[in-house]
Amino acid sequence: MSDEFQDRDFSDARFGTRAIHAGQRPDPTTGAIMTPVYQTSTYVQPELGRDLGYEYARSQNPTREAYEGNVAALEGGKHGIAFASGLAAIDTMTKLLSAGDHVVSGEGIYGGSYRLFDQVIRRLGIDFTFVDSGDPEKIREAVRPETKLIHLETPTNPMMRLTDLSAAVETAREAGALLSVDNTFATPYNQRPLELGADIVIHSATKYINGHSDMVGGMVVVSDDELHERLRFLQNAAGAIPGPWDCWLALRGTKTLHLRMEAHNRNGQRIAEWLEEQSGVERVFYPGLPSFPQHELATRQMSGFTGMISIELGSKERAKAVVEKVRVFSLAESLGGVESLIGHPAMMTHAAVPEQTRREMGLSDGLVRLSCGVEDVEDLIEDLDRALG
Ligand code: P1T
Repeated sequence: MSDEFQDRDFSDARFGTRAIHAGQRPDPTTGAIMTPVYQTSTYVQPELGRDLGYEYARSQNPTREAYEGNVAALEGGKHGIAFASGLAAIDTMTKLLSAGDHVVSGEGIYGGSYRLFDQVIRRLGIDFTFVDSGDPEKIREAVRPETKLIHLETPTNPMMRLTDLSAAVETAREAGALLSVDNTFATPYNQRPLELGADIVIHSATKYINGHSDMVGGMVVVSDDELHERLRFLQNAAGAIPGPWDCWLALRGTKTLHLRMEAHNRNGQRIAEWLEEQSGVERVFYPGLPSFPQHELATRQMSGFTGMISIELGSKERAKAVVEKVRVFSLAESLGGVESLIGHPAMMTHAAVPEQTRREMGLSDGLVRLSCGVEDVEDLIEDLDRALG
């Protein structure tokens, strides 16, 4: 690459400046300010045994590198490793393990992550214990001599249960295990697990990272160089990479992450407070509410509480009526886009979790999940008011 545009160092810059600049530099051939979509499968080598740092697009791609560097900077980490989906990121991370190893996983995780662990990775001789990660003692008790990984989501999808990250870091260190935190719900704008001592951060970049519901992707962020090398090897060896267009879309998305999250946080808080006043809503699960059982922990390790809210409506019939009556919210899987979505976790995102486990987590048939977008909040409240009435 040309010497003229050296990487600028944004490590000391604030979040919004990093969101816009980190990982990127003007294109060396034209000076294009936006990282081009390097839509190529291979790179020409000037002579045998010498390349320009790029050999084959599964191994390296400049668009992907810019996106990886950007998300790494937002998480306060050193290295980003991009994948074709959030599940591909989690799947590749588990390839750090070998048969005979044991994983302690939060039971309150995305249904697809649960299914991957329980129905796919377990078959390969890796054992899992699923625990309520909201209780630090439960994590500690589940650790065995062969535990190599502790994996959790905080807040969990969809119950919004939090894990005390400092306590989990301590447990992982004592166990000699890696701690991976799926930060999809919180986003690095609101919570940065690596800064609290976690080893690995995971994202379904499909959600807030991209923010516009127009691609599927995953990201792993780490700070340790040796762990990065192992994951980079696995990214290339197993090959679940994202295409350059999807990297470009996500990179465009992260430029406004700070602006979007301010709006998501604001709408989420306002809507959660309004929902709490509604007689037809039995419970509101939102870490930003003072009535939320783990609110104190939420204010300690998060700086905002996102647009994700779950509500208990008491029965499947009532949940069905509400998700079908909304007009501004759309009934769909996924979350974290600028547009508001509504879903029924038991029949949609968490259908793969055994009914008994769902029940133990409090994930009932009356539970409805909201992903509050960045529309005008009055329109969202009017929409919910109509649907609940
Ligand atoms: O869908 P994919 O990009 O593969 O990401 C999987 C995933 C991982 N982690 C969390 C916390 C997630 O929420 C998801 C995907 N979740 C949904 C599709 C959903 O509607 O909850």
